[in-house]
Amino acid sequence: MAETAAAPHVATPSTLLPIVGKTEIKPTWCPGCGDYGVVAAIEMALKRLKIPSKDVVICSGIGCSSNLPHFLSSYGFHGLHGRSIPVAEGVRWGNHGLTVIATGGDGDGFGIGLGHLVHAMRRNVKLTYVTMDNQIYGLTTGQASPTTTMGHKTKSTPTGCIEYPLDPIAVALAAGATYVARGFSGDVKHLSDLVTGAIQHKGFGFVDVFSPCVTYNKINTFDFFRQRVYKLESSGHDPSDIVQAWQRSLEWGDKIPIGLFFKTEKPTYEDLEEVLSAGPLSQQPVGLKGREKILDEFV
Ligand SMILES: Cc1ncc(C[n+]2csc(CCOP(=O)(O)OP(=O)(O)O)c2C)c(N)n1
Ligand code: SF4
Ligand SMILES: [Mg+2]
Repeated sequence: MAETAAAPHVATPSTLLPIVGKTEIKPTWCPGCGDYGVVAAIEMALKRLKIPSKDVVICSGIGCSSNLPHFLSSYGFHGLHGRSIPVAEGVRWGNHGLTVIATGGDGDGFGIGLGHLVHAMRRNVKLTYVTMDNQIYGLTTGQASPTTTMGHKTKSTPTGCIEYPLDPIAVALAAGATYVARGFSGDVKHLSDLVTGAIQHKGFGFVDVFSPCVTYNKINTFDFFRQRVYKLESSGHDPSDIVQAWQRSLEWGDKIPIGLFFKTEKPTYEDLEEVLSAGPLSQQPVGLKGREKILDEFV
């Protein structure tokens, strides 16, 4: 096969094509689950950006939250626990014209999948990652997760959780993520603005969402967050300042910030990687480039 540089795939610009909406599959989430707000916010963001269904792929792991791709009329990949990111990277590198969103829970992203997550962040892969952070393992009926608060009595911590919780915002800042935000599923419009920004961002767009599990987490409830959250946008925060972002990430207690913590521009993995920068993998010749030269060297 000829070894020529490929033309990049381009997403269909026509707004006449069907835009992402709900499917006929009704969510199986418990009534009142925070994840309803997240699916509504993602749908709202994709509608606002007028991206046709055929150009969107939503990848997830396993968990209540990871059922999300079934409920939107985009393409979807409901994969393995903690493995949404490698699938999403593969999809995006296969076709640069696609809008690729990875979703999942706090267990999925910050437990078993944490390794994939921090490396995708530091590589600045062009993806959107939305975590439905309910601070519990919902699907497996209420065990402690990496974001469960100290002292919380759960099925796996009957005398109270003795592990310090991981802070997703601080992890993202430390890993070099270029768009770091936190939303609340009780404020769908604000969350949708953050997701829209993440999709538009040229690089890794991370949105951690307080998405209460009304069945297994009786501490971090909608009321808990309603009483505490305040918006960074209305508090003089400068999202281009990493030091301010670090300071805000430390806030937890009576006042908890939501909004855009940090945003910066730097080259993406696709810009820097030799093969990907020539175009999507689906348009590239199969096999080793310059294989005769390599074989000559070793044979
Ligand atoms: C490799 C593997 N380990 C463990 C499980 C069991 N498991 C399924 S979902 C889950 C955790 C779900 O919690 P989270 O990701 O926070 O999602 P939620 O249900 O809270 O939305 C676990 C441990 C699994 N399916 N696969
Ligand atoms: S168990 Fe919790 S996370 Fe799962 S659907 Fe019910 S409320 Fe949502
Ligand atoms: Mg969870």
